[in-house]
Amino acid sequence: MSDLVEYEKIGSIGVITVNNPPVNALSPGVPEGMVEGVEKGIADPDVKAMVLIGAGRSFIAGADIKFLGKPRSKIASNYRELFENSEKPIVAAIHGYALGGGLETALGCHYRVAVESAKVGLPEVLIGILPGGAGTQRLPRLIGPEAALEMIVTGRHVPAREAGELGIIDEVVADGDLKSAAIAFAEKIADQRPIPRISQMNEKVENVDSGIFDAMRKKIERRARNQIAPYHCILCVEAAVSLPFDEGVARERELFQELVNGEEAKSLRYAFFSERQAAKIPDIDKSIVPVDVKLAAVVGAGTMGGGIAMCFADSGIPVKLLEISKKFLEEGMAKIKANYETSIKRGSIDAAEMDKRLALIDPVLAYEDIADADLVIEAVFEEMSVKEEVFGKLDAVMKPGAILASNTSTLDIDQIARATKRPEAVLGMHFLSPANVMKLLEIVRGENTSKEAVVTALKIGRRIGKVGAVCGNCDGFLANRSRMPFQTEMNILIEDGAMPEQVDKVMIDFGYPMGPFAVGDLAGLDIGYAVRKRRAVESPNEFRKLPIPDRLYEMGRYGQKTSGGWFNYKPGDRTPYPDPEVVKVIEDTRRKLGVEPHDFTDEEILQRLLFSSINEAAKILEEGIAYRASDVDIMWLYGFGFPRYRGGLMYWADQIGVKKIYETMCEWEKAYGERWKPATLIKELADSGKSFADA
Ligand code: T1G
Repeated sequence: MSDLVEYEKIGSIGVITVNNPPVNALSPGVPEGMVEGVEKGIADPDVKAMVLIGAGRSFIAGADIKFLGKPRSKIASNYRELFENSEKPIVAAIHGYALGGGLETALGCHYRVAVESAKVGLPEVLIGILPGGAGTQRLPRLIGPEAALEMIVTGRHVPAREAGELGIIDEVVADGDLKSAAIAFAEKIADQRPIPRISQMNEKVENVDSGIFDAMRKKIERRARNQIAPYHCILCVEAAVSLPFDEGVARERELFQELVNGEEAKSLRYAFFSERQAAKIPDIDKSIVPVDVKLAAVVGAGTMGGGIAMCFADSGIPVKLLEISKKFLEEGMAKIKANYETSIKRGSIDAAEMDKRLALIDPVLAYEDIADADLVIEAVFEEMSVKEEVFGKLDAVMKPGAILASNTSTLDIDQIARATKRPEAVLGMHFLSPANVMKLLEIVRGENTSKEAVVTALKIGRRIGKVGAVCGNCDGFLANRSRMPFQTEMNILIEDGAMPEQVDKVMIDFGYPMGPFAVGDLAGLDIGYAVRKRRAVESPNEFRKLPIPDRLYEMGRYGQKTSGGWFNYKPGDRTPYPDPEVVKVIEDTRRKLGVEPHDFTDEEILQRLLFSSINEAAKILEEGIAYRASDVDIMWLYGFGFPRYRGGLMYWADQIGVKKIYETMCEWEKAYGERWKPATLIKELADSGKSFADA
């Protein structure tokens, strides 16, 4: 037996235990070990049935993604058929996760038992492939093509109870001793015949209304734009209802092979591992113990503060919400309640859940009331003097060991820390708006921030469902600083001849959910205006006036909040419509600037926008503000809606090649000026033939 899989006999039941930490992935040796175990059970005359179970925290979480696209052993390809053809029933005992190849393994077994807290799913589409272990052929036979289609195309995790109702799980047992429950179940069914074999269950895949496939294609059109894996998933389920099992499996394998080494799959695998890599901090090892956050606190009940408080409540963590005035506090609580009521209308939670979450948010009016919180996050007005005052008060009241975080999006964390006598406890925890929706958590490490504080922010970030990435302290930190040139360049393009709707179309076709000008209208042109005002004072030499958005602001065109900004909006309709008044402002400004407008190709628009940020990200990397290029990608994927199937800003840059980017920027530097001077790192990588991933 490989040491990845153990076999033991308990009574008349053969128990095969997969032990491949951390998630029992089907790494090489695991299929082989399982087969050895099953063969032992089959060969032993005293064994009447078998149980397949995972050691540690989970059943099998799927194929080992690190080995995807690499040759597989013959056993790894057909062990599920071997299980299914066994003359002794095999029960899959599921806790934690049974995902991808893990669930497919369970579907190759004859019965499935799961604990209440387990989750099952076929998430392969999320990494740009499809269930390649006959899951697209067995699941429709077990639960019907419609339910199977929904699970396979969304890749979602299905809780055990729901999986039981669907027919995936035969028995849901209470969280606890799964092994005993599974052995008892195995003894109960050991002599039952015929042994249920899913590949032979055909009634659910006969006479199927083929309209469900086109309906699904229509349904995913927007979300699956530019992608092929979701559509290949649909083709596989279509094969399940139109071909015999073995031919369907062959079709699935064919479609799988078309995806596994394609750009989409490689980019999504990169994103999967980058997200986990972001939690690895070079100078912090596992010996650093995070603060256990049992009680959180938020200072400021505005849009951000309220959203942050919701993040804790949504994850079952009690949180105090502090405001200075009863009026603001009540307004803040009312906004939170309204947000939950919207979720109820959308069906994502019910009234009982809303009440449960609201009960976890304790509105308070005095600093003393939050003194015993383990973590406090300040989310007050984006003004340094206000933040310094708040941190002075926090320093005076918070218990020793508490973490003092600021949600500031750009202000100097070290200056904020100097307002306290415990700078080691201070760091940035920058949420993107709306805080209860956007998954990015930018963790800003000050010069004195302790390792415990960083690890605490990373851990609590995961607990509240965020994806954390750590960066150093500078104006704009990693996310906004790398984003700024994009914001400037999009305006320069308009001055030079492009129109907002053309730029937005280029970025939507690239894969963004919204165009950058429409995003500007959503965020509000007043926000950008205020940042430019501050920058004009603080760093006049780097600052570049943007006359067109300034003019729109002065005209009172703030965006959706004033039913017009870059575009016009009809009441209750978020569709952006070009506005002749804006065209006039653009043309007048070009005349005043003496600019001869010229046409841009879509590719030049895309490259001008993204290369400008790639250049800034390169500077951020060479200054050591970011640990690695993939952390920039995490910020862009989770903060700015960069299309995940393109991996991320720096991954995309590496696909183009640093050398090509360098040469393009050198030409632009001659044509458009100093702002296109390539970062030193870009020149170095171009000269050495290296990539941003190498950096
Ligand atoms: N392969 C390799 N490593 C994996 C892995 C996997 N499938 N899943 C997790 N890891 C690593 C992860 O990189 C991290 O490593 C550690 O385990 C803990 O993960 C034939 C071909 C299971 C829900 O897509 O969704 O099956 O950073 O931090 O938050 O049809 O991991 O510690 O070094 O995410 O508790 C299909 C992917 C594969 C599941 C647990 N399966 N994994 O979440 O822990 S394709 C998946 C997850 C397939 C078949 C096809 C999550 C999780 P490190 P973690 P977690």
